[in-house]
Amino acid sequence: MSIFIKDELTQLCGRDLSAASGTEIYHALLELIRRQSEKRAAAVTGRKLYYISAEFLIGKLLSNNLINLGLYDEVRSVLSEAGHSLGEIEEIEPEPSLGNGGLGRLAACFLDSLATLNLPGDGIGLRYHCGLFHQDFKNGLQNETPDLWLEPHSAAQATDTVFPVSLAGTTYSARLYTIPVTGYEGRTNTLNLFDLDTVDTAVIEDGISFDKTDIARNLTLFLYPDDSDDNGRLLRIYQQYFMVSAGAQLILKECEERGSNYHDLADYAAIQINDTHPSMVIPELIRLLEEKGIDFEEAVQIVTDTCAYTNHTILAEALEKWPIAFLEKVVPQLVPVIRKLDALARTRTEDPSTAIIDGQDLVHMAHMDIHFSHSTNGVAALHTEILKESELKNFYTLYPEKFNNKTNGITFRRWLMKCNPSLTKEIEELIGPGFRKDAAELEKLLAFTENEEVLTRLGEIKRQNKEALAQWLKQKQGISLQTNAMFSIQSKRLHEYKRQQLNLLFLIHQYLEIKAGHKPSTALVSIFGAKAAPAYVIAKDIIHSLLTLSEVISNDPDVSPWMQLVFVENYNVTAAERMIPACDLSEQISLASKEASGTGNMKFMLNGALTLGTMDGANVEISQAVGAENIYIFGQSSDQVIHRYAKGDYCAKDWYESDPNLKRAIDFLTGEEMLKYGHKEHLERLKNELIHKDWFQTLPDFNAYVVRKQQAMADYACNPSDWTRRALINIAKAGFFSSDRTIEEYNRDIWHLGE
Ligand code: 26V
Repeated sequence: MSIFIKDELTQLCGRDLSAASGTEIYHALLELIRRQSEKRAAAVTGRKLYYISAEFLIGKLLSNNLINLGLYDEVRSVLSEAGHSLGEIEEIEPEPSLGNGGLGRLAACFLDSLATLNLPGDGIGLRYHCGLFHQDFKNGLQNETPDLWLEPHSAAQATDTVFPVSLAGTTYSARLYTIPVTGYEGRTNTLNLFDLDTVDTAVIEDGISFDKTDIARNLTLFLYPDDSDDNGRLLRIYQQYFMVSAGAQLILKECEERGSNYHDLADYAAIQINDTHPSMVIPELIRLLEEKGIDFEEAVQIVTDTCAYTNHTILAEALEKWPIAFLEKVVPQLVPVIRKLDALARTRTEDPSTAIIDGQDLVHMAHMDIHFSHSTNGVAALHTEILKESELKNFYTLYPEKFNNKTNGITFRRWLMKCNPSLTKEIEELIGPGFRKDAAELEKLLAFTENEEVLTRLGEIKRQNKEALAQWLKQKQGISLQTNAMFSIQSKRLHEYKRQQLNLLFLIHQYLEIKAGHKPSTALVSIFGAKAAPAYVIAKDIIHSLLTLSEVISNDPDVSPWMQLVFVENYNVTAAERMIPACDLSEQISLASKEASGTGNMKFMLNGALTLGTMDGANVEISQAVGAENIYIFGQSSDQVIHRYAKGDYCAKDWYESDPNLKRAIDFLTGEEMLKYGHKEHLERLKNELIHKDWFQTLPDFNAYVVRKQQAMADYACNPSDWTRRALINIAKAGFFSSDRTIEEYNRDIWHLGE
């Protein structure tokens, strides 16, 4: 095999490997992977899944593809014989950051699991020219620049397939690009991404701003263009319709080629609508079926039988509602269909809260999804219960049979095998290779929880992963990490509900305690990774406060031996792969009821971190899996939070005034130490927000958080071996959170693929 790989790579490079440059080898590997993946393309029989999503946060593909194709070790040794390291070649690959956070990363994990389980399932999305913006820090502030990831040689290959899409009366051509998705020892499916040939990066002005009205040149330029003005919101609609119209035409074409007469479309296709960004696929498919001569009532039934919807959030501002006037402008061809769907929905219930078009002429995309698809699912048990009992209660009353839960999962190929090879090797030595395909086998690790030799080795692996992270950060950001410390990590989108500000208040508290002579039980390195949406003012103030506090700490010799605060720039999948294996304490501290699931929580657990978290999202299921003694839970319950919101009597100021520690920490934000390094305007705004608004109830959970975190630090310091034992229990119990299990459930209950 090695000889074959060596020959093929040499031939693809056009020269001896030892003489080839890293870039030449990288291009040769892209081609090698494409050829090998093609060999695993399998015929589709029966129903095929189309997962439509505005985001696919796939991360770098090279190593992952080599692992899944079973070529990783061979390629590595062939390259090393020729004087190259696979690690260096990986550095050359740009990361496709075609997503914002958990929703996009989930889509990528699902594609991996579908292919691994040999299920026919393709993705449909957009080929953005710039992924989520590139973040760096200047003067303590987030600075955004375009993330131009596309190169002439890319995993995404242009095809000759184009579909016409009518936007505001002009017809555009959507070109199909494909990325092969190969499962672990499985089949190859496809990620289909649409783009316009005329998009032009030259329209980018300063930073990430550009003329939002020049649709021919900007349509797929950016993921999530700023939508704080009307032109930005219109552009979102342009993008969404471009994606779903081209996607719907692709689906119809493929099904027809496989023998569908359209009346039986639901026997050929299952369409999963990932949040509301692709919701217009429902009226678009109905419109296209009517064009093919199917009458409206039947078209509605066909589409309902074909489509299913996943809800990923209960935050009202994230549930899309478009003014009908915007749709009239961009997609006038859909508006009559949407009006008919609204009228039809009104024949099923008189409840105005379930209307598609409301009294203010806003079109509720989620409402259209629920009425006209056959399944609505939440993404963790608690989240689904909240949908049924409060957020979507009226829909649940109307359609109880449509609601179901599918707790999220992650692919262990990337989040264990790829990102933590030493832990993977240790696990394989202990329980054999079966866990690679059957994650439930990780439970066999429970046999080793009292084995001191095993625990010592696991402790050593964690130490090495901390060293590796330190080296990477040194090279990337010039920061020297203190590795002989407990590592706590909070990495996720920056949002007030996720409460990075709670962690900030803890760190201030800790700083002041140390200044007062109360030394902690262990040195603590607190690592953050997060991007704030460019127009989200308070999120940016939180980043600024953390960066400023980091300066205060590192410049204070009384405190710096005990504490370090590090903010990793440009948090993305590649950074996550470095950070997660090095973590001791996984911070999952959202306000209970607000985090639909979380998937970072699962990645940290799998890599041997203990969770410090609220009873929110999938933390609830993690705590049930590992048991109360192997997780640090704190804070208000979701019921308490929902109750407090319903009463509407939350007053942050009362909490501020009644807890001296809390008041001291909040006041510190604008004290002289912080003002020495930070900007008054930002620090003051955050302070005022906390005292006068605090929408996500940080203050009531402060005390419990401090107590629980200090308990975790004491446990870590006093009994390292017991800490590792509990980390091992977390790894052993992570099997349930494999996306293979999630996909099997979707298939069993919703898709029925291949049947
Ligand atoms: C948020 C934003 C914020 C910045 C600007 C653009 C934009 C666009 C969409 C959204 C909504 C994101 C919804 C989302 O990512 N939900 C997450 O889904 C995960 C997978 O199910 C889940 O684990 C997380 O709890 C949930 O927040």
